[in-house]
Amino acid sequence: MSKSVTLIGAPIQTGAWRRGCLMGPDALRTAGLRAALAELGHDVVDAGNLHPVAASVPPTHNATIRDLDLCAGWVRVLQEAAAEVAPDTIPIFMGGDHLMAAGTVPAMAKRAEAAGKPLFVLWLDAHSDIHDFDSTDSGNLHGTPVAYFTGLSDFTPQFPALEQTVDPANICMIGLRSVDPHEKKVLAASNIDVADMRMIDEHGIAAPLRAFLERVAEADGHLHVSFDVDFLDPDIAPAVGTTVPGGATFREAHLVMEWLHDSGLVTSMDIAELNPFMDDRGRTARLMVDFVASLFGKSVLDRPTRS
Ligand code: HAR
Ligand code: MN
Ligand code: MN
Ligand code: MN
Repeated sequence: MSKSVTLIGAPIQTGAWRRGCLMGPDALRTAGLRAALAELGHDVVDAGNLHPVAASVPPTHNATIRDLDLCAGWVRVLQEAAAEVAPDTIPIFMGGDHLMAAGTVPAMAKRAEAAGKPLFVLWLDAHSDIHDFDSTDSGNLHGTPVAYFTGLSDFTPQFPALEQTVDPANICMIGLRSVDPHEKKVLAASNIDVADMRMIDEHGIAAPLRAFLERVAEADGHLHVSFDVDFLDPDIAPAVGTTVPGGATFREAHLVMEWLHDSGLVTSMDIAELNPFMDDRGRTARLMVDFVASLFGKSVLDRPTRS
């Protein structure tokens, strides 16, 4: 089925310690994201890149936080831009570091609410990104978006107050293998559905995904996929700032994309943490284009889908 897709570049890099994510959107363009989706029959518009506007916000108690003004400006810009996306369009937010999700997810939660539906979030990542201004040891705000958009921690007045938060019970994290002590406590106390790498090794990647997609379908929800490139094993996807060994294989990630397509449930997506400066002849960007194409219907065999 042909879909309306809008590509939105979010070249934010101040949430990460290592610079280079600002080249992410252009690397995805260079690797042919638009053409790959158009070839599948989708109606694709590239809306270009958003631009950062530094906000002047009061400092937090934690002096280690890096580039707070620029990060806060980006969160605002992203929330505003994402709120403009038409209801029947699937936006693909091309990051940019993962702080981007502090902008995209709240806007998608509002959009779902306006349609009378709950928002579900599939978080594909090595990390849980559930720190807050007080708990972060690194000071890198890409480690915080989940605590913000769930409302589990208060990020005001530096980040905008949220009209719509995401229910932690509607989040599924797959691929975790680097979780800080504070984050472990938060996850344990929350009802976020977590499939870490051990669980994937023991039960396969299809089991937790199947259970989650069934819940989304039952609730007739919107589904936002936040794909952090470091979800993948660094052997196949070296272009990230924070490599963690033991990630998802090509086959595991490919299966996730095919299941997502077959579900027909995905309403929006982030591609986060692609750092082209770390890449090897564009192979990570090309791989991501391939995965996104699979999510949008590129298949090995033409067989009927479930929807
Ligand atoms: N937990 C670590 C920190 O807070 C690393 C988290 C950020 N890294 C990412 N995000 N790539 O997924 O600094
Ligand atoms: Mn992340
Ligand atoms: Mn990560
Ligand atoms: Mn910590």
